[in-house]
Amino acid sequence: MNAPVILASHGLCPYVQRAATVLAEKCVPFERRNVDLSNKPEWFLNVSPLGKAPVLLVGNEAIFESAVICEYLDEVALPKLHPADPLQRAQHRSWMEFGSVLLRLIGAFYCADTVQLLRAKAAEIHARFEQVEAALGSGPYFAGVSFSMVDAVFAPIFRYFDIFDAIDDFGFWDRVPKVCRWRHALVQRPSVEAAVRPDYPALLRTFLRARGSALSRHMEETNARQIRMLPIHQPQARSAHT
Ligand SMILES: N[C@@H](CCC(=O)N[C@@H](CS)C(=O)NCC(=O)O)C(=O)O
Repeated sequence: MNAPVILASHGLCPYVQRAATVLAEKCVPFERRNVDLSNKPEWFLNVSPLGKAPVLLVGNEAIFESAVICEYLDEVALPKLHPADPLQRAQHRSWMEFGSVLLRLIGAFYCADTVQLLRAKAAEIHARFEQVEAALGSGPYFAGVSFSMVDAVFAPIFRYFDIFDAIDDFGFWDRVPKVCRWRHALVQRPSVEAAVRPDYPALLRTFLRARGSALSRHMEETNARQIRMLPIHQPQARSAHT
């Protein structure tokens, strides 16, 4: 790729992370241009017909929709992240789509306005993870030892759970050992780590707290409980001559 590459981004967007991971896997240099999605600038609306991030700008041309961006990158830059066999490639695309369904479910989980709905969405996510468990082989990645496009799609999914797990045990990881192993392998991948800024966990916590959802309230309660459990500060004993 000779033309300059710009990724119109947002700090929390999992779809942006897919594209950033694929760019990094392929060692394509790119500039990240963050967009305020609550106040979309004119230049962004001109290149994003759906008004969504990510958009990949290649020279003067724009590509939107993360899956399409990833497919394009796989056609123009090495190493290939899709399998060579057409049937396997199609199956990988199916699992990419499954990843998008999981992302929508995660959104429903953190926006749930009652505890009952929150728990129901957690159970649905767990059921999806059980389906993923059945599709996984010996790892460490989705298709074995090689990192593939499906890995780039699931890494941003798993990233949410670093925060969710710190809030409570929602039972996401019960009886899914292969999914757990896959999640931990992805965390260690440099392209995955580089897909977000170092302040991503703090940004996500702020975002989740501001939702006004059952999870937001649960975060406040957990926080208050942790503060109550902190050891009470004992003033140091004064020395004899003070
Ligand atoms: N199907 C799209 C989804 C992208 C998407 O939903 N992006 C969100 C941020 S994570 C967005 O830009 N939302 C702004 C809006 O919908 O106005 C893709 O895969 O690129």
